Amino acid sequence: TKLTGRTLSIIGVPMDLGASRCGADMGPTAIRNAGLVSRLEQVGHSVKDEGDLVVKRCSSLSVPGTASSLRHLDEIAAVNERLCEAVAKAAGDGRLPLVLGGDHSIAIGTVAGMSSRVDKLGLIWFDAHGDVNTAETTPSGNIHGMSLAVALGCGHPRLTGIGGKTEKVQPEHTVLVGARSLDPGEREFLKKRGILVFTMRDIERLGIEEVMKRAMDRAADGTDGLHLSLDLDGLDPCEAPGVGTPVPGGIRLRESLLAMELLADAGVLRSAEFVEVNPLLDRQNRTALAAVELIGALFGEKIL
Ligand code: B3U
Ligand code: MN
Ligand code: MN
Repeated sequence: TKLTGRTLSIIGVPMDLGASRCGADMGPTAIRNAGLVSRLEQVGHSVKDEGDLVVKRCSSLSVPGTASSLRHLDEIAAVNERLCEAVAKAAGDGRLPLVLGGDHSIAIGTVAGMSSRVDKLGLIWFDAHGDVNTAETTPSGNIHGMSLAVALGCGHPRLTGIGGKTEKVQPEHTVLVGARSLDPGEREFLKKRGILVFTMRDIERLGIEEVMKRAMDRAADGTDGLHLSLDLDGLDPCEAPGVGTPVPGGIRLRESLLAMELLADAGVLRSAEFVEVNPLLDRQNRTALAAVELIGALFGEKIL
């Protein structure tokens, strides 16, 4: 799977029901406005922009009162069903799905769609957080903090049941990069399943190149390629301020760009998503601009 001259399917998912703050629903628009399509075409890809899925407005939904440990479950499940189908269709037709978020709950549908097309899917989850909470461990009730657990087969059956098999990815083919904010239940979850986690401390000590080599060893070797799920809050908030839950001390943009270039060079990418861009929190649109820089590098842009 060489990353030149591919046809990419862009699928926007204006979702913010999985987060506590509004505004991530404008992420796909912000990323497109930062020049996404022309950047990809300049590298020699052809781009099919499939537009945005329809997501109900937050204000039109009644928020369940006490039983809110999975807030907006119905609508999030419904959107992810449709996303799963759109992703599976694109991949089945030989296009590479590039999903734009939206909060990170949409990874549930993307990973489900890809796992229906790829026998053994590897997964790199680039994030300040673990996103491995369940209804039992969540401190917030926000489904965007549960999507990796769901991909691994743990969570509400309405979510794990999307797209056929329950376990979309195996823990031994799953890697977390950039972690620096994990809840107690998440630490336990990750340890119990032996998931490889590169914290900021690891990135600082090993360097991002070595971290990505080791991450690809896990996620790409012995699989049929990998999905990159990139939460912009993995980056340092000084360079990607427009995210709902910024955590200081993150991955710098230049390190992230190298990470994308290494993924591009390895030729193992089957799909990608860029999530949690919230333009309401970022008047200069720097976060979407950072996303476009990263996508350019991921899809083969070369400086020289
Ligand atoms: N772990 C917390 C916070 C969080 C997760 N993902 C984001 N924030 N973006 C939670 O709510 O599960
Ligand atoms: Mn996330
Ligand atoms: Mn995050």
